[in-house]
This record gives sequence, C-alpha cells and structure tokens, in this order.
Amino acid sequence: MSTTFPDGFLWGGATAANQIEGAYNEGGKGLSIQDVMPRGILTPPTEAATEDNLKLEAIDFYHRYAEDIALFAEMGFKVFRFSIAWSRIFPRGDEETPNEEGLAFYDRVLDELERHGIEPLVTISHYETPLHLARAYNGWKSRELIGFYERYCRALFERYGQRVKYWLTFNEINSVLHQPFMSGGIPNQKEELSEKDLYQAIHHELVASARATRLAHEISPGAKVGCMLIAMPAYPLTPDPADVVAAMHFDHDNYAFGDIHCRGEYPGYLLRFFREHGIELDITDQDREDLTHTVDFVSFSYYMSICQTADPAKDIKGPGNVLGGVPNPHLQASEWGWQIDPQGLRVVLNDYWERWQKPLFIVENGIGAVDELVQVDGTKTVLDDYRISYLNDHLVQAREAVADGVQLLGYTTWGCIDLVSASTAQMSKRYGFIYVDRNDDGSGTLERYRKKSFDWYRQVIATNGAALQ
Ligand code: BGP
Repeated sequence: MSTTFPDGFLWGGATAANQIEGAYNEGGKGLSIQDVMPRGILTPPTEAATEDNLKLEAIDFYHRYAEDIALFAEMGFKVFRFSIAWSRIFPRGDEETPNEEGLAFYDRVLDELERHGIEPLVTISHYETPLHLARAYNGWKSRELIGFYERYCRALFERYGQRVKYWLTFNEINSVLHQPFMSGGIPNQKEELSEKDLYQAIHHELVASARATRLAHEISPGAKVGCMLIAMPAYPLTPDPADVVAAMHFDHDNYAFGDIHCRGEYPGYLLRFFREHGIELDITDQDREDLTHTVDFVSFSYYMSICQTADPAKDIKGPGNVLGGVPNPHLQASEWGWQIDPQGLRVVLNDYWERWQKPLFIVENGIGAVDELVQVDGTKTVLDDYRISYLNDHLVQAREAVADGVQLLGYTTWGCIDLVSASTAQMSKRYGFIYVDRNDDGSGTLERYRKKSFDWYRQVIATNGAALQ
C-alpha cells in the first residue's frame, strides 16, 4: 500500500470539557448535567453535585492545559479537539450575557494551541448541557433551547471566530434517541418519554445546529461547521433478507441525522416512520428554512460495528458505545466488551462519502483499556502495545478509504490523554498516549507520563502515516 494520507492531513487527539477540565465550580462556571452524573449513564443522576464524581476534578486540565498542550505538541499534533463547557460561558444557560471568566479561559487555551501551531477543533456541545436548562426547561424538549444555544454560539463565534476554523455543533447527535439526559439534557428516563417527545427534542437540536451553521458562516466566513455522529455500521447477523432489512432500519435511525444535516430536509423513511407512528411534530416554516443551511463536513466517532437480526430469539444486545447491538461472532472485543472492527471504519468512510459527498473527519477512535504503569530505564511508562495495534489497524483502513477516493480531513484519537469515561465515569478505562496518575477512588498525583504509544503516534504523524504497519 503506497498511498499515504493527503498533504495537510489533520492528525491529533480529542477530548471533552467535562471529562478533562475539572474545576467544576471555578471561574464562575455553573453546574452541567455531568456534575450530577457520578456513575455516567449507569445510574440516574443525583440531586446535586456529589464529591463521589471523578468529573468534578477530572484530570485538572483547567489548571494544567499548558503542560498538556505541550505534550500534544511533542507528539506533533496538527489539531486538538476539545469542547467548550456551555456552563462556563452561560452558567445557567438562559442569561443574556456571557461569563467573561469562562470566555477568558478558552482564550488562554487557544493562545497555547496557537503558540504550538495546533489547529483547534471545537465541539460546541459535548454531553454538558447546563443543569438549569435540564431542570427548568426539560432540556431539548423545549423549543426555547434553540434560542439559548444560538446565543451561546454567537458568543463563541464573536469571541473566537478569528481563531477557530473548525466547529462541531453537537457531539454524537444521534445518541439523543438512546441517552436523552446525557445527550439532550432531558431529565427523564427514555422509557418515560413518548416517541414524539424524543423526535421533537431531536428536531430542536437539528434546527439549532443548522442555525449555528448559518451564524458561523455569517460571523466568520472562513468557518467550517460539521455535524458529529456515532458511526456504527450494522451488519446483518445472517444472509436472511429479513436480517438485511433489520440492519437497514438500524442504519436509517443513524443516517437520518446525517441526511438532515447534509441535505437540509427530513428523509422519506423518517417521514414514513412519523406517519405510521402517529407522530406529528411541531415544525414551523422558519424551521424548514433553517434546516437548509447544511454542514460543511461530516465528523464521527468510530469504535465498533454491530449486527442486527429480525429474529427476536437472537436479538440479544451486547455492550457498546451508546447504541449497542448484537455481537458479531467473527470479532474480538475490548475489556469493556466493545467489538474491534478496523475494516468497519473503511466501510463507514466509503458509505458516508458516497451518501453525502461531504469531506469527512474521524474525530473519535480508540480503545479503552486497563493500563499498568511500569518502570523502564528509570522512567514510568505503560507498555500499551494493544493500543498501538488497535490504532494502527484502524489507520491502515482509513488509508485504504483514502485510496478508495474518500475525502478525509483528519483523524483525532479519542482521549489522547487519559480522561474520565463518559459511559462509566471511571478513570481506569484509559484511552490516552499520556497516562494520568488518577484512580477510580479519586486518589493519585495527577502526574502525566508518556506511554509507549506516545512515541509511536509521534512517528506516525512525522511520516504522515508511512510508519503504519
Ligand atoms: C463517545 C463520547 C466520548 C467518549 C467516548 C468513549 O461516545 O463522545 O465522550 O467518552 O465515547 O466512551 P467511554 O468514555 O464510555 O469509554
């Protein structure tokens, strides 16, 4: 395989504010929904922030960002994906004016990135809706959130529009269907919500995303705005055509979000679903016009694929990233049961490219694993060959997709520095090239150590992918 990655390919890593920053009540920050989710998505939220939540301190990026960004620069990062904590900028979410201290923090982060020549890639909303918006408005169920989000976006674009080119509107927007609280700030269990409630909330997010895209283009004409999806290809469990149709339905649930972001209108299969389920959404003429402001590129997370079946007896879901599905008998899994499928990434890249004809950006990929800190030549490190192998194999498939003709802007590994897990709120589910000394019980010095994969990734970036095996 001689084809390499395109010139200017954006190599880097990805994080989210609530999983790295800590300082949950500093700098005028309000509470976000994550501050009351001490167990991730495993148990319902608590009434208030409890100390028993690793995210309150996380890895203290709020105070250590300069040291961390210097380490990213040492690996040769071209891009760093991070999210802005909405509740740092608008502590309750419904204020008229932004919190200057919050804005100033991200100025400092951007200064540091600029100093190292690292391009920022900013997620505007990554599972961290201000708690007040969840409690007082029922999160995205309320149409009022569109206006609050737009005000927040305006504050960001006006402040950082000259310095940030790449924006993502909502992290893994298709997850609202599955995790209404974490993803949509809707304070109900999924079972308590009607399908209409869920799709109405989704509609509000889609309109907000389109309005943000238009606003970014107005305020800073060079801006590139992307949607962000969970990519999880569904294979039919058997060649039975009924299984193929089951896989198609699963794909539709996810494609719908990309179709609306890229084509500017609801796809026929979703309209049919609404008709057949008696779902009548409140969609205004203005909403329809807003939705026509389509994204510049499509970004996605990719961790795994799954199978689908029409046979209820075989429809037994395994663990996985938010969506889950029937395990594939041909694949191995990570320690957390997420099945490993590098070729699925090539399939997704080809599929999305052919479907939407928009540049693609892989903004999350990686393996959560238990790491052991060891001494090698007097230096503490982690011999994480399993991580190197996972990332290598996925990048080889991304390179195949580029050779297939897919336009790929960049690749950011998930959790380039160890961080708190979104689903389990553990520290021990590690993804990073950089080990952070912090344990699930909250103990640890927060010292950073380079893992074996740190040097491996440095070489991959330095050779623009030629070092891949
Ligand atoms: C995605 C989220 C991230 C991240 C990642 C890994 O769904 O966008 O925030 O955490 O998955 O998941 P986890 O942390 O549950 O291992």
